[in-house]
Amino acid sequence: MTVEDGRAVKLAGDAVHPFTHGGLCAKVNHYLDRVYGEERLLYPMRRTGPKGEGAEDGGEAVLPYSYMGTQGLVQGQSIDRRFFARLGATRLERAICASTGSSGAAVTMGTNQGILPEDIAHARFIVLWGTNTVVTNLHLWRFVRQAKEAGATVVVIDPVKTRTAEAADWHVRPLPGTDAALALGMMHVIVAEGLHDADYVERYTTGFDRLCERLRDYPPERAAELTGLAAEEIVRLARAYAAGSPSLIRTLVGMEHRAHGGMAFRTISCLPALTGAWRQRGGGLLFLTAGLHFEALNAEALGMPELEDESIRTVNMVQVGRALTDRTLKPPIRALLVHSSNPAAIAPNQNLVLEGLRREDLFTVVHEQVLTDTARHADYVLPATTQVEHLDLVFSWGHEYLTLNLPAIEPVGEAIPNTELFRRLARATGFTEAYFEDTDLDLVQLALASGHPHLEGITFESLLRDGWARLKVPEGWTPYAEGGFPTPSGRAEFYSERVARSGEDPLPGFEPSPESSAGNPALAARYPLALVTGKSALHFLNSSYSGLERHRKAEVEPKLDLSEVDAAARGVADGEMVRVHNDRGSVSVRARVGDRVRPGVCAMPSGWWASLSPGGSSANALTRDGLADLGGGGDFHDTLVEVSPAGS
Ligand SMILES: Nc1nc2c(c(=O)[nH]1)N[C@H]1C(S)=C(S)[C@@H](COP(=O)(O)OP(=O)(O)OC[C@H]3O[C@@H](n4cnc5c(=O)[nH]c(N)nc54)[C@H](O)[C@@H]3O)O[C@H]1N2
Ligand SMILES: Nc1nc2c(c(=O)[nH]1)N[C@H]1C(S)=C(S)[C@@H](COP(=O)(O)OP(=O)(O)OC[C@H]3O[C@@H](n4cnc5c(=O)[nH]c(N)nc54)[C@H](O)[C@@H]3O)O[C@H]1N2
Ligand SMILES: [Mo]
Repeated sequence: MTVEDGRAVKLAGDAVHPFTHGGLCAKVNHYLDRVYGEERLLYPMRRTGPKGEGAEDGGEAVLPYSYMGTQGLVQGQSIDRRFFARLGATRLERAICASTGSSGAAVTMGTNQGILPEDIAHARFIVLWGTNTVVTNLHLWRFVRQAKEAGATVVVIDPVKTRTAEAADWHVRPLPGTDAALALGMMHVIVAEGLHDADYVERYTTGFDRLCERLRDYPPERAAELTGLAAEEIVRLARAYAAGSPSLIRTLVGMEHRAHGGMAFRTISCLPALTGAWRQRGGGLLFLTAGLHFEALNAEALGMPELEDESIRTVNMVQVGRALTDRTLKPPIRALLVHSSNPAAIAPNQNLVLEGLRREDLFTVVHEQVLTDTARHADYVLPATTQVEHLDLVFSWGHEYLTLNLPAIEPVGEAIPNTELFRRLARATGFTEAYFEDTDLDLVQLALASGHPHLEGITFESLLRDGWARLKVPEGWTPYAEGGFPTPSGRAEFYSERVARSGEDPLPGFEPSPESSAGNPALAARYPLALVTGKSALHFLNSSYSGLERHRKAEVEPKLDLSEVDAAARGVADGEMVRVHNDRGSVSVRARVGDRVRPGVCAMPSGWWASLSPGGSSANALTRDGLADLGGGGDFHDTLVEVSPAGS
């Protein structure tokens, strides 16, 4: 950051950073717009209308709501957690992202930890499975390109023809929610043709015989029927994947936001164990790196989970709409304190969330940088600092570099960091515990003082000098080349005793989505199109930055991708406004007719604020708010809709 006379004037990446090479993404390239833009909240604001009274039911009537708005550890999960635990507030289950995928992968692998992201450059057969790398993880694309230049084949498995699918060698386009069936079909072919690594299976896995029994149910013809792919394509994919040397599956969260999302991850995680892809550098599975950071850092010293009373109820953040509107809750939610999240835009079943936020007897406080749709419903809006104004230690979901975030300028206006808000609240509430006195610097030091080998030589001083540090994970790390999976058996588990004991299916399997023609034919007769609402907006980070004019102009407007067949059947022409609707809501968008989706599927971007969208509703007005099978994530991609010409 270049600062002149106390004002930040220029933002640049660090050209010597090994992962980013100084490249900034479209989202944060103009971060100073956010710092100084006219949308920025500078002073506290109090509602002047009639809404909002105090609570009488004790701590449990208070619901905290926060997520990943601030990307760091100190501002994201420290004094706030201590405060709400001390208060005895209702506990929030923060499972909207990566929790389901992680839990699914952990059934097979014992962990969600795969290989290091840079090592994708060593892979020669790369499957980007349910992830839109070019849009959501541009820094990784550089390493994918390196692999491509060295001769790698890149396959994208996604029901939508994303920018990433366009840049790949091969786009496999299954029906949404059918990936487990595809993986089972692939495994059927691999085993039937003897393409698996029998030695790896023998030494480092368990349950192979039972898996083979299950695979009998998934010959390519059946997998083809379930996935809507040609049997021939499944066979070809299975052979190419097994032959890849090394073969890598890169996945993120696209597949997990489904009722059977956990099972999809569990099933896909079997593939590299079956083929022994883990043996080679660049082979195996690549998912999140957050686990490496959380293992290394002493995050618990910051959040102090030991203060929490585990008998107090939890509310899942995915179902905040239900919690706010449930009149049978005892005590009801009477106060809501939101920071670092925008539930009015990012939580599913938006109309229910808004109904809750509109409650006159709900006292809502929102700590924000800009006046989001959530903040618009608050009784008090308190201005929050941006990353340029506060201290933090920033972990990463996508690489193994830890970053020290120093404040470059004084807080703008009366903005305060999250930590300071909760220190002041603690004081005002009369909490006198010493742990409310920790400064941000204390918190950084606490997090670094874990003694974990991955932090060897990494100190506050070294971070101050260098800005960032690579966690001391071995170069060329092949975590499971010789087994060592952290499962109960120490092996990759095709068959899970633990799951068997819980009464669930001990083997990987496939079940149709509850909102699909196979899962609910009656509903599908009314709403025949499967709607995918992914993060296709390059300039937004979830709903962040969609409040900034520059970013919004760059995205122009949300569009609904529709196939020619479905458009013709509904009398919809390319570029025409349409109404996308189901029993939960209705969204007005412009249709983009073409081959980006197959018949029966449509797609539109998430992230747009409803208040800035045509018709005043955005994608989440349509989405389901059920929970996934594992990990407590949402099932918002299991959504059926109908599309009608506008005005009809
Ligand atoms: N530009 C931009 N970048 C971002 C974000 C952003 O909002 N904008 N958000 C950040 C966050 S919080 C996250 S978690 C990551 C997420 O990064 P990704 O997981 O890559 O992004 P998503 O859009 O959630 O999902 C990826 C793809 O999954 C596909 N998909 C949906 N259902 C299925 C299915 O049943 N099967 C298969 N095979 N594919 C399916 C969608 O069509 C989508 O293209 O991105 C991060 N990066
Ligand atoms: N339909 C659909 N819904 C989705 C998804 C999808 O793909 N489709 N993706 C899901 C996923 S993967 C995720 S991670 C969630 C994301 O959900 P959220 O984490 O809620 O994402 P954002 O919309 O980025 O909201 C973060 C807010 O925090 C504010 N903020 C930033 N820094 C600070 C700070 O330091 N202090 C305070 N107080 N506020 C700050 C920002 O201004 C912004 O308004 O959305 C989920 N919802
Ligand atoms: Mo996410």
